[in-house]
Amino acid sequence: MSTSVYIGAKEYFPGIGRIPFEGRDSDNPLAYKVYDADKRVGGKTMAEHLRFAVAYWHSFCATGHDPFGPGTRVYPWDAGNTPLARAEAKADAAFEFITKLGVPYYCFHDIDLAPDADDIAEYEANLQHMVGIAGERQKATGVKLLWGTANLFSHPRYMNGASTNPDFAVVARAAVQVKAALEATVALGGENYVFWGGREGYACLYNTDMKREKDNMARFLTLARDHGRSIGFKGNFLIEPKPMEPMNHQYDFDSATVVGFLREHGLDKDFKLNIEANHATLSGHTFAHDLQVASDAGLLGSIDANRGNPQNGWDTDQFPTDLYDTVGAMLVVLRQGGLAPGGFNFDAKVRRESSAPEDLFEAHIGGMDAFARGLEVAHALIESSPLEGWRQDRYASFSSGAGAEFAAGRSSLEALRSLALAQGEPQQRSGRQERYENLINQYLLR
Ligand code: XLS
Ligand code: NI
Ligand code: NI
Repeated sequence: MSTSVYIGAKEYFPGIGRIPFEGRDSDNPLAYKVYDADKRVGGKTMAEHLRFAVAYWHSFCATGHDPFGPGTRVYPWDAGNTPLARAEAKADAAFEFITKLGVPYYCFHDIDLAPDADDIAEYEANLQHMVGIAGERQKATGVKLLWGTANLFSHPRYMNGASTNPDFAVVARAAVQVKAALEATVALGGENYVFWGGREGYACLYNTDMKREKDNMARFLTLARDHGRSIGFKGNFLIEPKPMEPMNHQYDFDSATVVGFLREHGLDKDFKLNIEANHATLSGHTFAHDLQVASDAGLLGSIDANRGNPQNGWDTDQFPTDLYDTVGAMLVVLRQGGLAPGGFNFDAKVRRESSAPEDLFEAHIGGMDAFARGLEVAHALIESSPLEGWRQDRYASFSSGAGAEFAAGRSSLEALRSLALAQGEPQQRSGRQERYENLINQYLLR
């Protein structure tokens, strides 16, 4: 992307320029310590490995409200006289921020980018207008769209779900937004299209026909797939699992649930998974676990990079800073050969108490450095540490002889019994967890 700093009609982050890479000895809060876009790690640059994206909704729309009070941040781009004027100013602020940060991608919901409207023609016109603006800004800055999506959970009409709503009228209304958001994504060259379940789930099983709702969801996704392909969308459709919140039970609970659902409905050729760290932890897994499940199914498509708070049982969407998390994630990503056309979208927000404009920069810088370090460490672990060898050796007994026959499906219970009889009691083999954990620390400290 271009190195000049894009500034629209007005500068929204004055005093902050292009964020430089200064290396590990720098104490400048507004500089990268590890993320060096052009640095090569293995065969690719850091930028090519990580494909970072800024989330429009957390960074430029939400001002920090919580159930106990309103937002704490005042956005200078939120001052225009009309909803469209405010949306245009927001786009200017967004592209200035993303360019100054040096991030290659962004992601949006339809109504983050353009004003919502109950009137369908007005909603569609608003979105088309803002697609025109965003397209111009993309051209001017080189910033690209990682994925688009439709917000099918905020408007009260979706309180009982969108594609899983018991009322067909709401399902049809949801199609308006998905059609428009898909078309916007295609017009802006979006590389993926996301479905996060939103309110696709239920609160009370007594009033819910779960099978019917899930079948309807599959039909709706199939129609979206068909429309997307018919208008030239070549990228991945992505499902983003989450176990709960806002509904008690979300249908897209976790990776394993979504893999099964996609296969059951013949959607696994077009759809992959977008795994969010905080959603994985809410479902009782680690981030790495849900990544691995998706990857093993050949369906890991993209990542929403954030973290939860271990004390809280909800989606806190904090910026990722935990190096164990990023090493664990990058091990999965590198072993599958990368994420493209997916990427790492910072579905994360600064804390309500973080009210200064530079907090948004520092939050992204920290997240990018954490993943860049995770990338370096995971790469070194795979390429030059004993890790892969140790793990392979653990399973060596399946690589030759009767073990290999078994793994290839050429064995029988009877044959296994005879083997067991001949070999005697199996020797104890240590799992050596501590040795592996120490190795991770050793490489992290290098
Ligand atoms: C909410 C989700 C949402 C999706 C996009 O928990 O993470 O932000 O990423 O709709
Ligand atoms: Ni989330
Ligand atoms: Ni998300």
